[in-house]
Amino acid sequence: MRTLYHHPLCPFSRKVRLVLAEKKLEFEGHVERYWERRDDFAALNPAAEVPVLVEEGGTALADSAAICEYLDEVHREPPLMPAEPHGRAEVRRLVGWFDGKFHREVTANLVGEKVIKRLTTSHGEPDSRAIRAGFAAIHQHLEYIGWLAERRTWLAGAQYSLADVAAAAQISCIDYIGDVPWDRHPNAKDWYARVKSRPAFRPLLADHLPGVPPPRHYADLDF
Ligand SMILES: N[C@@H](CCC(=O)N[C@@H](CS)C(=O)NCC(=O)O)C(=O)O
Repeated sequence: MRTLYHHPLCPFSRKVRLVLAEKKLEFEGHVERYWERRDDFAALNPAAEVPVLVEEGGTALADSAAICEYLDEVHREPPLMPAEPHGRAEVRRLVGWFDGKFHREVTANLVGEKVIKRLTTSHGEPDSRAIRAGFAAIHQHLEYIGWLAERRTWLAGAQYSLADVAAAAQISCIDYIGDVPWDRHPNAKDWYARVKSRPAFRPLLADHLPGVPPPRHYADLDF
């Protein structure tokens, strides 16, 4: 059985969980408190970051973008990358956008400051300036998601892809702490409702971090 080292509020871990579920691949989940920097975990990934996927034969794969593309290449159905190069370039651009820009400007400022700092205790108090910056930045990102989804159906085109997975992974972490201003972004909300209703999303909606309960609407498909 393959093992996924992950953390429920790590968006990069959520990407891999979503891809495994889309492809109906079974795995054992191991919640890694990555801030403790266990030696055995660092031996699997020199960056000491989650997610890490250890395949049945013992091969350890790290970095969510590398893992997701690997899974898509080895397990073809359903495909989460387009068949032609322009389409793949667009998916990779958007995955880079959500893993990089969105995470830096929004997720790290909101989930990182409000929850992860508290879990890790030694990292100090939430920075209210960072939280304000996160709330300020989320609007333009939700507008962009809504704009793309309205024109293309899914973010990178007509097919659900790793771009949708990357965006939904970030947003679902923020939704877990109740900080997504859905009322002001109806197109993004419509897209997220479609993502949320995919069977592969169910395990994420069942997440319940001890001491950090999600708001009621988090698991609600009609939010
Ligand atoms: N590029 C990596 C980023 C992974 C990452 O940043 N993971 C965070 C948790 S969300 C982590 O493990 N950080 C280690 C640390 O803060 O010590 C990926 O896509 O997998």
